[in-house]
Amino acid sequence: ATDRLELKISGMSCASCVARIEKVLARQEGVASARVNLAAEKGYVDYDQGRITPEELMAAVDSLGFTAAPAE
Ligand code: 9UX
Repeated sequence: ATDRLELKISGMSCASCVARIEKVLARQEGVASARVNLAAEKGYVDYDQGRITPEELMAAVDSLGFTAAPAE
């Protein structure tokens, strides 16, 4: 089933950060779409729960040097 993950993403400073994060998320297995909002420090990922977990998606963001957490 497809679910939407909403993330709080810390450490972004410019539009290139946004593009880097959207790219790494979009290429993960099971991700249908990924959008990042710099001003809001948020990420929105539509993904297949059977193919990838929220923890793996957050780890992909963290691997770029940012910090991702579930949004409140
Ligand atoms: Mo912008 Mo982000 O120069 O890691 S790409 S700060």
